[in-house]
Amino acid sequence: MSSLPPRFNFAEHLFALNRGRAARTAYIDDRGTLSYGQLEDRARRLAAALKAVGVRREERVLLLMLDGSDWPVSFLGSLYAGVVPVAVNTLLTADDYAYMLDHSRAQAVLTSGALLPVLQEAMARGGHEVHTLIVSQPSGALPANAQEFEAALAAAEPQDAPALTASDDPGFWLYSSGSTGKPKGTVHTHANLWWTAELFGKPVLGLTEDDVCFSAAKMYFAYGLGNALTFPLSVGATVVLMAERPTPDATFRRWVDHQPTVFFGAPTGFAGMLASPKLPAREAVALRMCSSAGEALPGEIAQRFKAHFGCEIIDGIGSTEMLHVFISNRPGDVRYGTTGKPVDGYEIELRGEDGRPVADGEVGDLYIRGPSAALMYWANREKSRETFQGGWTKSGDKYTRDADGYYTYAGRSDDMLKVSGIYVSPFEVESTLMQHPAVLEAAVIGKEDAEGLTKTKAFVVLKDGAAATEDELKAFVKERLAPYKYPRFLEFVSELPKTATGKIQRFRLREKEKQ
Ligand code: 3SK
Repeated sequence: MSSLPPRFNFAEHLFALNRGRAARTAYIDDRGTLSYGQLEDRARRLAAALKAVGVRREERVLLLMLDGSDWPVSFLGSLYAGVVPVAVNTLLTADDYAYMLDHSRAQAVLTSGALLPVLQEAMARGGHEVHTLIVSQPSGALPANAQEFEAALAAAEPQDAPALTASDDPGFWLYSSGSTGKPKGTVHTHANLWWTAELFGKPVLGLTEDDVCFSAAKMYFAYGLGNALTFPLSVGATVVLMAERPTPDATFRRWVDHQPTVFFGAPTGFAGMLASPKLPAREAVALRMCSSAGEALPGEIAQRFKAHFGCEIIDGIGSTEMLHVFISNRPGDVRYGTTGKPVDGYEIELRGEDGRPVADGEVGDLYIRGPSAALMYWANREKSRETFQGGWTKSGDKYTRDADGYYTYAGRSDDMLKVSGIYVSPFEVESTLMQHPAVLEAAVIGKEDAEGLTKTKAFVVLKDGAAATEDELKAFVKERLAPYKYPRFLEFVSELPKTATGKIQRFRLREKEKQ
């Protein structure tokens, strides 16, 4: 594997790679198409527009935008300028964004008109340094410090040369959530993007310029960023983007209208599609391969999908910290129910409680060593040290390896839950439930549904004489946290199992659920 020159700008790398295919379509979104030539032109204008409003190299800009072609223009334009985009989940609350603005010290925000109200609510809380908003597709009048995206691009000449970034310079951030505390600003380099394409996108997925890629995971997720930007643009492929939620109907419409050849999803999405009466016929779609990550893919779902569409689902595991997938099945070598084998270029260790590698068949904590690991969590030395240990990154997952070298998921090492591929902290849901006047205490665990997929279940103890319904408490959480975090199941109990020192024994609740 050739390594990178010391000066490396990932945006310029992609633009240079695709200059020979300027007329080819890079993106198809809800509004139309964008060619490779237009992508480069617009991104370089965006770079100039950021400079014009006073954003300087290495400063951060918050990228809070729905999936559409303005997203890659914003991301790559920022990289081109040497500005560091902080790409954030569009489903969060004003409290979450207020924290991220303050923590990242973002100087500007690139956003969608539909997200302006929640962003303004976050900014009204103070503690930020934002001086400029650039708004894509505004729906009404803009605030005084805002520019419309198209107008900002039109007013700028394309920046003539990329910022001379180093391959190890901070390129962008993604926020990663933990079981306790605030989300962690995970700092990735320009080189890390390149590594994920060279180690996974090209050799494992075998993407080519003839592919049309479509990711249900949005680009603010590390998974979606690779699927819909890094990998396809590294081979000159075409990408389908959609702003709306990836419901089965919305996904099927794109499959039929745009004929993607590679679809990237998560197990909950595949299960939902297979259960839908509108599942398209095999002949109506052009899928040659699907990828799954986010949570372990039950073998039965993959088999049913293959039986219907004749197309494999390649299950793998990645992380925000490693940027993309590091253990994966391979096309033509899929062992259903396992996550496959290490991706070449990554070393994997399963360690026991004594910190030493466990034997095959035994459960161990998953550690990864590879070149796409994040530099650190911004301004969080304690968590950085816990996760990035020398060259090794601790994933927080438990795994086993069999004698043939295939890895199988065995749960989380911490209390985090993964629901529909997104991390949910049980503590955050519990403390929100406990803000309800009728709730004395609560405990949240993961519960497998009939398909083998994890959903959240809350056990709630009400205060003496107080009353609340299941729906009321679910709605209470939904209003206060990102909507995907609310408990899908809720049971009222008279008490919670606890240790002698009063700690909730979630494992007892988990055992009870299995009976
Ligand atoms: O959740 C995963 O498995 C994943 C895969 C690729 C990139 C990022 C993540 C979190």
